[in-house]
Amino acid sequence: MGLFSKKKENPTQNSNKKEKPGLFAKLRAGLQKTRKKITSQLKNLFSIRRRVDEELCEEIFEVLVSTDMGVEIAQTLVDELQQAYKDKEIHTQNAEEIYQYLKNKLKSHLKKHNYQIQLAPTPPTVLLIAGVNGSGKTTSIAKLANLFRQQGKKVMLAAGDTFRAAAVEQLDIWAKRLDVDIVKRETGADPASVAYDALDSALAKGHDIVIVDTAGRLHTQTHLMKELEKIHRVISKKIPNAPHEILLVLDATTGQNALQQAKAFKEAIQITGLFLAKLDGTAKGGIAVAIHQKMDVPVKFVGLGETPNDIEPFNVDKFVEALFE
Ligand SMILES: Nc1nc2c(ncn2[C@@H]2O[C@H](COP(=O)(O)OP(=O)(O)O)[C@@H](O)[C@H]2O)c(=O)[nH]1
Ligand SMILES: [Mg+2]
Repeated sequence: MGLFSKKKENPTQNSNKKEKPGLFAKLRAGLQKTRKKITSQLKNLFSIRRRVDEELCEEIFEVLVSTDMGVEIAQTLVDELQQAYKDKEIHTQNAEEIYQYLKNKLKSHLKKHNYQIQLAPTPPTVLLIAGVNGSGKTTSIAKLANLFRQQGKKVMLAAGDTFRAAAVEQLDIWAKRLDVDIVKRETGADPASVAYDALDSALAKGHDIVIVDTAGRLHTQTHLMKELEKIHRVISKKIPNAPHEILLVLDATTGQNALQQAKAFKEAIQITGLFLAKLDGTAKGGIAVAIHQKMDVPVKFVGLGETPNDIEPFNVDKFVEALFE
């Protein structure tokens, strides 16, 4: 429902034949670094090698692994490619044919999760946002708020990162810019009670969406997880079945480290989805594939820049299409 529409591409950029304009131009633009890396290196290989042999497969493997997609999936893909060549499913080392083959295989290997955000049957829908400092949490909240607002929904933010004064201020600035409501308290206030007040207010004023920010760092990891649990408990007491989504924000530029963080958070709280931020800043966008393979949690959104418009709901097919030329 219009999720992939909006924001037209700069027409001068469209004159470049290779940059296909269209529905997921933003995703393609964001994944440009990763795609360039894959396609330029593969093209080089294909121009030197005449056959799909062991050596070519090894080199394709290296290229795929260099995007951080994970060794297992990269190995599976090249094994399948080699077999397809033996079986004469693939006849040449024609780049287009091989890209197409790899794309189709990769799509079929990625599990089809439910990427849709879960909305409450009766508003408000509550989204709890977690993630370490600097991962892009506050910016991602602004993007979500903007997305929902554009859909005509009434949005409330809860400034639950009360650990740092700057965090509350930053969210407050976004709320003003996006013209959405916010509930905030002084630094050091109990974040669970901020969330409670936000829900109270949202119920009274008829908000459709409440997005709760949380701290990314406390005295210890145990403190942090305890606090998240408490916020969760208070929210679900106030509104049964809430929070409807617990989104963990990960910084895609941190590669394998993001995967480690996801595992740590997942042990403590029931993450329902991931928001993979900063996909535009990395040539290792394959990390989204690795996360899909290794975690039983879907990437629900990707962040593709620093403005509130730089967000895309995740979709395996579109993602894989944007990965190869
Ligand atoms: N390029 C890019 N930068 C981002 C993205 N998301 C966040 N950032 C930047 O990352 C930095 C940290 O973001 P912030 O939202 O403050 O992180 P928080 O500490 O987790 O709340 C800021 O400079 C953001 O502008 C993204 O998708 N792409
Ligand atoms: Mg923040």
